[in-house]
Amino acid sequence: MTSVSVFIVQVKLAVQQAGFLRHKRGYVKIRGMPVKGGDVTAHRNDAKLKGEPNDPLFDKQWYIRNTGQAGGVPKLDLNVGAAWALGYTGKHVTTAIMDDGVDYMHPDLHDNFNAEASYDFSSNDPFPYPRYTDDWFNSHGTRCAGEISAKRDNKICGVGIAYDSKIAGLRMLDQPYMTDLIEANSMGHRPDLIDIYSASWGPTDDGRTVDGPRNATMRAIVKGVNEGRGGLGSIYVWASGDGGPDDDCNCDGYAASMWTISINSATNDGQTAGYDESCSSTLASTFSNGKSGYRDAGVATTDLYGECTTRHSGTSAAAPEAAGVFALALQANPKLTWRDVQHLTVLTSKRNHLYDPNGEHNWTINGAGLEFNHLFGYGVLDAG
Ligand SMILES: [Ca+2]
Ligand SMILES: [Ca+2]
Ligand SMILES: [Ca+2]
Repeated sequence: MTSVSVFIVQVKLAVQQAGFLRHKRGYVKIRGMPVKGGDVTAHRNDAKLKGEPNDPLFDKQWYIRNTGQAGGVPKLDLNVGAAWALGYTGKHVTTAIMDDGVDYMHPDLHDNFNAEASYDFSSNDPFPYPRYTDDWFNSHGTRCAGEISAKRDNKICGVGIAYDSKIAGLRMLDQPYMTDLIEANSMGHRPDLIDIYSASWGPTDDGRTVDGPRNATMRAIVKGVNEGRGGLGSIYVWASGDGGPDDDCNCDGYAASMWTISINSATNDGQTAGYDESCSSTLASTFSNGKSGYRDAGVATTDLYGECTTRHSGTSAAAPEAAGVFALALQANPKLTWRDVQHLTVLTSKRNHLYDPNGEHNWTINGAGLEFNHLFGYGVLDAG
């Protein structure tokens, strides 16, 4: 009895972990077969320039270099080539994908997989491999990973925006319910090894849900920005939401947090996508789907089981692109704090050709004299 009572006295707080719902963004049932990674002939651009990546899907990656593919507007892209030309490819930077797992056996990902920084919080083991389902439901994290860190010049799939950076898998979305502790443990995982945390999920996007980080998760985020990266602060990149005009990302406490960088999406011709939400917390935009009616207008990236896809979409596809651009920036200047990365985002993003086809959200000048739009934030991220 004595030892039990001593133990009880030492427990200062016990919190029942209640389950709640968190949804991955941009999941659409996959129609048709995935694109075969080795099918070079189907994707070859015969007019290849010297020094071009030899990866078969590179020419479909209009978010990296938009030449007008799939009905897009040329040069409406992340200007990644300018950063590559300066020698920045994401070396020594690790981005964690907080999602449904990462296919780290994928031939386009395994060389850049950071196993030491990875963990499976859905199953409590060190192997964040996606759980098999026959509808490829758990392809989300693998698709996000390829946008950032797919290997260059290996003739497989495409090229990651930061193709020399490392990817960590934090599997944490694939259990019946989310808990505060799973979120907190994920967002605080190995901040000594992980520089950027990318999240393409959040509260239900139904226009009626107001929700955000609970107690332990909030503490983890605050600890991350104060102590992560040796005190420079962990970078948290967030998909702003797929609820469409009936939802509002200000009601999403993850996207709206001052400690996250919330990213919306645009199509390859500069329009807002139908699922985009508007709010004041969106800092910048990257890209998701292309123009409707074009077969390869989606985001080309790695897919489960060694495959590739050209159909990744949603603000889910947008957040990892931003993480990739930030990985390039952190290689260029590893001393950037979490606040610096926000300043860089605000000061260098471009309006480019972005516009709201519904005419509801126009570009305005804010108090600092910068162009801003509640759909697109400060505009397209510019890696250059
Ligand atoms: Ca596992
Ligand atoms: Ca590749
Ligand atoms: Ca939402």
